[in-house]
Amino acid sequence: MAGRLDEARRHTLKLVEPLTHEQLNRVYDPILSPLIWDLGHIANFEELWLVQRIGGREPLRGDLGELYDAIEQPRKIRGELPILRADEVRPYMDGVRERTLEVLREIELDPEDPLLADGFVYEMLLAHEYQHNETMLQLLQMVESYEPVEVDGAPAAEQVSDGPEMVRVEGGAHEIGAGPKGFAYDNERPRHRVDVATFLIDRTPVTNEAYISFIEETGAEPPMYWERDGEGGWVRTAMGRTEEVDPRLPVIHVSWEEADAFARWAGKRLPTEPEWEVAAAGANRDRANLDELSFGCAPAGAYADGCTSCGAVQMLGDVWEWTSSDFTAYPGFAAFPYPEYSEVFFGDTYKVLRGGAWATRRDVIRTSFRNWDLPIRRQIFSGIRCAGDDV
Ligand code: AVJ
Ligand code: FE
Repeated sequence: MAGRLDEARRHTLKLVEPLTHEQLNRVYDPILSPLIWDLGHIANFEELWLVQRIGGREPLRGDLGELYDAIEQPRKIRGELPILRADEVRPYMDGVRERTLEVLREIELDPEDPLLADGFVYEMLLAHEYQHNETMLQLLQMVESYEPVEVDGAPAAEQVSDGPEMVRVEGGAHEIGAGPKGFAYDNERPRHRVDVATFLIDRTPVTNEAYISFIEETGAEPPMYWERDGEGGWVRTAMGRTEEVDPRLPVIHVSWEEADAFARWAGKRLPTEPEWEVAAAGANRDRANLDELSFGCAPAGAYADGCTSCGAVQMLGDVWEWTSSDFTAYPGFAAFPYPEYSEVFFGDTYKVLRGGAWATRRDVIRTSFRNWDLPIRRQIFSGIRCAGDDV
């Protein structure tokens, strides 16, 4: 566990290593926290759950809990809070980590305590840091001339497979959600039965090429970060680099509204959450564009050897896929370990995304994992895979 905690932290620090203090502190967009807030929040979450709750110790600085409370402090004001700044945040992160390792050495993983059984609280801590890495990457898209410390170029070179536009998924009684064993978030539980009618699902994510046809024909807005190149084509600027839009790549940074409009334009619809998870059965996350270091998508149709039982490709990795479903509780849901992770977001305000993106760490994604956001949001690494009825 100490090794995994260390790996997670090295990865976080690697992402921010090229940045100046000014870039760390800067508010690039009111819908995203400054990176310096994410760093302090990652450490504060660790202090709260491991050092204080499990280790029974006092916090290093009692006033920090409130500043790093994601519910108390909306993103748009995080830049103005008296949070730890560039030279204070690293000593805090290191100080908390030292005490976390102390607690880890002391503690017995009591199987009777749901927080400790199978190391739940440690898995939650890792998943939390991984998820904040992805939020940080959303902001890094906006940082001019960001030069990553390490880039994995392999996904771009993956071979593209051929196959039908859509594949068929047999209906009937299926089970979705996470079983009782192992780490999963409360919103993935309990595993339960769903009845789905036979349906069709796109074999690959929707490409930039298809999305260009949609915007040219309907006048819809281009995805976030796109601009006209002046000659009728499109360019995309991320991390300060402007490149021609590659027609073969999955479209990314589109809102739910746009995804839904695209699907209807294509004579299709978005999949429901149960449909998505049934179609994803058998996906191999080790053969997927995940783990953040590709800094972009693999071409649609790549990783065919990681395909699902129904033959769908890239259901894990590359782009989060919008579903038609609202983020709601599964039947028998119980908030654990705190209602602010999932429960406070249940309702008809948020839409569910599935499958993870290139910017998602591999160890946090699984076919039952549920992500959610507002239907107008595009700063997330969101794309589209359409479904259809079997006629
Ligand atoms: C699951 C991505 C919606 O960023 O609000 C991070 C993850 N929860 N810290 C978010 C999360 C607490 C969450 N999302
Ligand atoms: Fe958080």
